[in-house]
Amino acid sequence: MNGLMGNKTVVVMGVANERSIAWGIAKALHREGAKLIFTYRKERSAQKLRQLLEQAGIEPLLCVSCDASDDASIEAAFNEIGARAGVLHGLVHSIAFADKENLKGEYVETGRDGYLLAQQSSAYSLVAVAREARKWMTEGGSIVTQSYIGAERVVKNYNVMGVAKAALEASVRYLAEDLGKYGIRVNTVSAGPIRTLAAKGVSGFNDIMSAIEEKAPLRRNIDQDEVGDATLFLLSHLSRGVTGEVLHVDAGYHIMG
Ligand code: NDP
Ligand code: KAL
Repeated sequence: MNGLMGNKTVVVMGVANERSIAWGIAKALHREGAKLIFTYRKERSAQKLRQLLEQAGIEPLLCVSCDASDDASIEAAFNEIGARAGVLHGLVHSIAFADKENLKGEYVETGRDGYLLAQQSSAYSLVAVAREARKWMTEGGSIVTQSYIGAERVVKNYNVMGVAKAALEASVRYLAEDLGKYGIRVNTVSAGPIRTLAAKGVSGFNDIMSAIEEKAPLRRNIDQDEVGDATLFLLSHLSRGVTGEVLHVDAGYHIMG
């Protein structure tokens, strides 16, 4: 067995390009010997992914399309994944979406459709994929999702996504209780701000990065590789006693008043 993840198969959802948090995670998992399966939504992400895998010399077990806001698409993807892999040991959920119009101004203005779009793509999607993935986690497993401190506190402009991340973190706890009896753990990483495609063009991002440099105990921002290593820990045997947890990878920012 080679590395921390030797003989383990992990599904990674949410690589859009080389800046994606999910790509930082994939690199860490590959380094430790995991067999990898990827899901994507847009064809553009699929193309990027294939390029990245080739450049990095990673041979995936499978790349399959999966729209995490569509139950039929999730079921079809996990049927194909199960048929190819047989057993799954890990799942990385690195997916969120909200309408840009709901990521500025006042949260009180959020309409029903925008609220539901953020919830179903960013929070319910974890519940739906956990339900499908667990069918193949017959030897136990580990599920890790990505959150942000806007789940716990009010962060300007994060608005509807903060409420979706609060639901995501609560789901992590309820899923941890449900799946614990099967030896499946469920945790989340709460990362500091990272310049990715999703973060592009959203207002206030630069100010938040500067505030972290000033205030965080480590006086710096964090990167995809640091989130990758922390997620690797949560997916590996090293974290076997940890479930239902929110692990902050934010240079310590969350402890500051
Ligand atoms: P990316 O833009 O790189 O990744 C976002 C991913 O979400 C894309 O791959 C996109 O796929 C996917 N996605 C969105 N909606 C759907 C859907 N309905 N079905 C399937 N896939 C979907 O950004 P990040 O890496 O930053 O984001 C990953 C996660 O990290 C998110 O949960 C985000 O909230 C979280 N996070 C990010 C932080 C940051 O500062 N960047 C900080 C803390 C948490 P496609 O483009 O193919 O639709
Ligand atoms: C307080 C912060 C500043 C920014 C406010 C909101 C950020 C929300 C994140 C959310 C995921 C962004 C979107 O959904 C953008 C979407 O409307 C348009 N973009 C896209 O469609 C691109 C092409 C695709 C790849 O994006 C998605 N999502 O699929 C929060 C900052 C400091 C930290 C961040 C960015 C947190 C986070 O959750 O991502």
